[in-house]
Amino acid sequence: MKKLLTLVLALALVLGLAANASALTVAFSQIGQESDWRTANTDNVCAAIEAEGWTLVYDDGQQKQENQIKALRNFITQGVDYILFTGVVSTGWEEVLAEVNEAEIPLLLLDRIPDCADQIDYVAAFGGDFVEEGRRMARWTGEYLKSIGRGEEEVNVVMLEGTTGADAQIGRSEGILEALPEYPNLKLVAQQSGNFTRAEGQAVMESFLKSIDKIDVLLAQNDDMALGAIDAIKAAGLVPGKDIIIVGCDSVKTAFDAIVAGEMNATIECTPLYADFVIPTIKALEEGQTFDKTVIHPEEGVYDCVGGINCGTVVSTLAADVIDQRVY
Ligand code: GZL
Repeated sequence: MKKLLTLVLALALVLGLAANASALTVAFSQIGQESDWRTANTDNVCAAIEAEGWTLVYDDGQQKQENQIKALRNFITQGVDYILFTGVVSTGWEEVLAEVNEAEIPLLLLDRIPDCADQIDYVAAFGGDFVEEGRRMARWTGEYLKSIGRGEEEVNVVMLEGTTGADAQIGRSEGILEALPEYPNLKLVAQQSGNFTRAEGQAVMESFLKSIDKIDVLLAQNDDMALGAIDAIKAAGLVPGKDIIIVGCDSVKTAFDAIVAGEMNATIECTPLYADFVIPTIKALEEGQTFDKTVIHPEEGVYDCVGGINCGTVVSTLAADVIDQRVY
């Protein structure tokens, strides 16, 4: 009899937890729709939340901090169970995230980590290693130039930076500026924000082309700005990928298409597929597990025109399996 009672109680507990988890309301304050990466990140996380049968409360901040602050306060008023947050910039979140903490709503930081992270409570954080991504952009370029016999030639480099004040921009700029001196022939002659968008990347590259006599390399802190710059380079009568070597970041599908077409030379991976981190984490939290405050970096690689990680002989297409596995 006692065993039966224990079994019934255990079953009730499991069913209760399952029922509780299925009734969850998960809110997501997302930056906006500035890039293919962002769209893929939004689609991946939101679809996974709804696939669990949880209620999604989604807000598109349209790349404006004031919109995101308003959304976070609305989530608090609605009394949601979890808040997912990606801040458009790194600063200015102290007050509203303290309000989230006061409301005792578990907070998960996705992609961008606010400067005030060590002053607030959050249950988990997942983000790219932006400094390493910047180093990889610079190092791939230096190695590629050596591989095509231009390791000694002085080349002029321009850089398109992401949204000013975003930790992705700050980190990638730091990584690029740290690694460039490893290749004394690479001379950074201009840098300007293209705000992570294709249109602004094109506009800034047009201005670079008008004001700088000789541009040999473009380092674009995301693929959308690189693709906008390619349009500007073509309009100026130059051949992208050859007259100007182009390295992006994100590894989105449109960048792979440009590499296969020979118009772009490399992109550094920064996966947007966060659902595989977010969903299991929420389930574990529902079962009482806790996590420390370490930011988890998804695995990242370098995809270039030689197929995979190698900086060797240039071929016209990426390895077929790398292209096939692209889902964003
Ligand atoms: C990177 C992410 C950046 C992407 C851009 O993790 O924060 O923001 O590189 C996006 O495409 O706008």
